[in-house]
Amino acid sequence: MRLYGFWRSIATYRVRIALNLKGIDYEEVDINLLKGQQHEESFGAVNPGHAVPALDIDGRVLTQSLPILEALDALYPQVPLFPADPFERAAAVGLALDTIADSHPLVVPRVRSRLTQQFGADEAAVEAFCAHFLALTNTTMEARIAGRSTAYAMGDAPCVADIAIAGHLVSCGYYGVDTTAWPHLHELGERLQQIDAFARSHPFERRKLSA
Ligand SMILES: N[C@@H](CCC(=O)N[C@@H](CS)C(=O)NCC(=O)O)C(=O)O
Repeated sequence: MRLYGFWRSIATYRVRIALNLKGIDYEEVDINLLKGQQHEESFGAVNPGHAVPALDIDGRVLTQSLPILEALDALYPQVPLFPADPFERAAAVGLALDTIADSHPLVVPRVRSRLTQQFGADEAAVEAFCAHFLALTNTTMEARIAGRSTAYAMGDAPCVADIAIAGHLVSCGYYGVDTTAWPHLHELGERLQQIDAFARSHPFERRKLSA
């Protein structure tokens, strides 16, 4: 199994966590987003969307982190990532989409560079833009999890929602959003980093292995 990713990529981090939670062997191929390698034609042949992650399973390439997690769960049911109850599953995926669909797409390189190139935003303005939307998601997530008494977002084992939250919190770190203002979310993030599969997959751990 080959994961096209990048150490800093939040979407790749989600897939890395899932692979490590399930104990699946894989190799990671770096597509260096800081050098613009996602735009290269050779990578376009892997993912015409020119974004990571892409997961090659026996020559079949999957893209978009959420359906990749769904496919991994179906192919490798050990350590389930999605709650069995349909309502809990919908709530878990909904929580995951608060970041995957709503705020993360606003902070990716293609949006940040468009803000600079088309609208003349300087680095500080781009960072403030990203921090604004990440903070909105913090407020949404805090409200969703505050009433729960479970160890993780949806229950006593981490699921897709926790994977998405872990990535979102790393993103907050990139843009200087102090998450202590959202205490349940912040504490959940700390708890998740105590799980080996989350800690081992962390962008800063992966960076140590990148060229
Ligand atoms: N919705 C996609 C997000 C994919 C995505 O935008 N990945 C970022 C890195 S986290 C990327 O490769 N961006 C390239 C760019 O914006 O040029 C997913 O969840 O997999």
